[in-house]
Amino acid sequence: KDLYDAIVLGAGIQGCFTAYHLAKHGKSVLLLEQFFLPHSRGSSHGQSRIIRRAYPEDFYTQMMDECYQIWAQLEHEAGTQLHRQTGLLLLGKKEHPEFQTIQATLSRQGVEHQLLPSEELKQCFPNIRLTGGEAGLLDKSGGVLHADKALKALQYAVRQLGGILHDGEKVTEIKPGLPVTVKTTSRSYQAKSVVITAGPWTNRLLSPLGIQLPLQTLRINVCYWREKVPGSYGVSQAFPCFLSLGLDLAPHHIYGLPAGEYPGLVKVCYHHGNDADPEERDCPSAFSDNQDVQILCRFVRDHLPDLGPTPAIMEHCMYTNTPDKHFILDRHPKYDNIVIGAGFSGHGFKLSPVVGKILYELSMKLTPSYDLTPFRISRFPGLGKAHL
Ligand code: PYC
Repeated sequence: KDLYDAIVLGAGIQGCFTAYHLAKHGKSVLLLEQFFLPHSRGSSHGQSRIIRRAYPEDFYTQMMDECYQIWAQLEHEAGTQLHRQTGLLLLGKKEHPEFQTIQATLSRQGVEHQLLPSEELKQCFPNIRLTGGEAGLLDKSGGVLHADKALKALQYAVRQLGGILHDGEKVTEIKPGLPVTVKTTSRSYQAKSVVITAGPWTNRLLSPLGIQLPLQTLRINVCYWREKVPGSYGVSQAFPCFLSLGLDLAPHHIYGLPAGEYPGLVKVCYHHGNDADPEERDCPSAFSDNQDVQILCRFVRDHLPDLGPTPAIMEHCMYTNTPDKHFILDRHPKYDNIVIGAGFSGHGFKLSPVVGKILYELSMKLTPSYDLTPFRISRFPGLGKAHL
């Protein structure tokens, strides 16, 4: 019977990058995915994601340096473009604490950026309407990641590196120990370590292992809006990705990406949704509350006047949020050869190259390349080592 160095559970972007780093370092790795690939049930599907260095926290901005390098390396290996630089425009009042924190972080970290006071913002982006003296902060390194394409390229790279990827195999049991045994709907495998990157299914896998993480699983409406004049918010017009800091008193961010993936359609979404079990994401009951869409309709009416008034297309995706929106990158408190990567809180795709590296390091008991204090399980009350 084969003994793998590591089995990775979940072939979304985080699991795939973990397997990629393992395989690159000559480790034998099995990547298991419960659904047949490709699929749209989790958090890694869809045409696009934002990539940016603009973060309030220094540690994410620092990680992004290496992420850009690894994304470029994957592009090179795959021989295809996975990223388009458009800039990322932060929109908000200059006095907004998050606006100021992000500006300070970018300055401290030496990231090229430009403050655009209202008048300049209007000149640069005349089809963004300002309603109350908003300013802009342009992170020039920001842009669009071609998500589906990237995931496919990465899965191909994992296989090219000798990794084994089995899809359509759902895990039915994880038996801790050395080795760890993983049973699936098809068969049983053994490994020196297991990495759980199962997105909204994480707690389902962890429950029999005696731990439940504080994860909120949300169904997100991914909304596309039709341009009244085709091209006005397009990549070819140098329209950037944007992140708006609650301009309309919405408690969560609103973000957008220029038209590119679907001709004439601009993605504008709310960074929040409704609580949903991933198994019931598409049940009619999950559609009942559309507060997010109402917030977006107001935002589009007030700030993006050259878009139609209601979404033209809606796709769906899951977010798995932690209470502080920071990731969980840690070992199981009781079983140190079971590693957990979870809670990517809707902003993890761009950071997956480094997340995968950290999960590889944890699974191989190497010293992590980054300070993992913000990502530890023990930051949540009652979930440290002492509690199991
Ligand atoms: O983190 O940049 C981001 C993001 C955009 C949309 C969702 N997350």
